[in-house]
Order: sequence, then structure tokens, then C-alpha cells
Amino acid sequence: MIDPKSDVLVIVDMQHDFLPRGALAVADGDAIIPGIRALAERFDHLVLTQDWHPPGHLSFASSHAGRAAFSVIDLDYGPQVLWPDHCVQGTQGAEIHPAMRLDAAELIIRKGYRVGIDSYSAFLEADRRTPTGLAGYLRERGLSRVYLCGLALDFCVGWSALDARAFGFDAIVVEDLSRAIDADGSLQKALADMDRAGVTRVTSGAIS
Ligand code: VGL
Ligand code: ZN
Repeated sequence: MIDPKSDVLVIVDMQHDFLPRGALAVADGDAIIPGIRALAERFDHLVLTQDWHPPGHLSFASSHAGRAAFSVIDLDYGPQVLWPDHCVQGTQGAEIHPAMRLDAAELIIRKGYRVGIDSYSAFLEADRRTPTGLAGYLRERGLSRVYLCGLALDFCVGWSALDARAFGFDAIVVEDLSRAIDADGSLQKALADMDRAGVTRVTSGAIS
């Protein structure tokens, strides 16, 4: 049962670059738009996340001579998948799809805006030390249960859900309203990590 006081829906990275024809398109990403819209209508509190990279971002394959997209390099903070250029600040590809209740969103949290650190998680950047401020925001507002959906299930949705748990929130991933990139077993790993961390997985039809 959705509790209008304590529950927040976090819609992750529903941006044109992650949708079909986008720079880092997630298969079938557009299929979840109507369902997310319908679910968003049922929450009093709505937060959107926006992947928001400067040109030349460290996570772009184009920033590393001779490296192909979807290969992995070792950085100071750990392994980093290299992506096609995506969600560059101010570009159309970085815009959030207009069906995501932009008008009703209480917070749009941008992430990945430091040129040298990626951030899949909406809570903590990839160096695992730099907070985005979202945990404090939710805490201060008494929002203790976080529903998550969007793109991509095995990266930004999954990492955000794991960090929600790590910061002491209840975390519920709406699986049918998320889609995965599934690079090199990443989906299976994300699901296992979430189960281990106590992230609940539901389908939208089961949310009363
Ligand atoms: C994402 C890869 C790179 C995501 C963002 O939103 O899942 N994935 N940047
Ligand atoms: Zn990104």
C-alpha cells in the first residue's frame, strides 16, 4: 500500500539518450513510459534523476584513445565501463521525457556532472565517497520508503536501490517499469546484489 506521507517514487534517467534512437538506447525503454506515468500519478512525492555529463566525461569511450564503447578500464576508484557519449549537459538527448510528470516532480537530481567521476547511483558517485545529497534530502523530508523505476535496471536503477538500502531507506524496485542494458552479465549480477541487500522487487500490478 502506497503511504502518501513516507513514500517517494524515484524515476531514474528517463532521458532521450536512453530511449530508442538515443545515444545509449536501452532496448524497449519506451515500453515503460505509460506505466511509469500511471504509477507517478499515484504518488504524492516524486523525484526524477537526470544523467548530466560534461563534454569529455571520463565515462565516455571517446575520452580514451583507442578504447571501444562497452569495454572496461581500471580507474582510481575501480572498474569503469566506457559508454558512447550520452546525456551531455544541455543537449536534447539529456532531456527527460515529457511524460515523466516534470511539472509535479519535487526534485530533479542531476548526477555524473563531475568530469572525472561517473555516477550511476542517485545517492553516491562512483568513487563511493561523494554524496549527491539525495539521502539528506529524503531524510530531512521524512521520506523513508523509496520506490524506483526507469533506466537502466542493471546500472542506475540498481545502484540507486543498493545505495538507498545502504543509507537506511526501504527500497522497492518496480521491475516491469525498468529495463536493463545487460552488458556482460550485468543484469544477473544487479538482481543478485539487490536480493542480497534486501531490496524488494515488485511488479507495478502488485502495488496497491
Ligand atoms: C546509465 C550507463 C551510463 C544509466 C547512465 O542510467 O543506467 N548507464 N550512464
Ligand atoms: Zn551516464
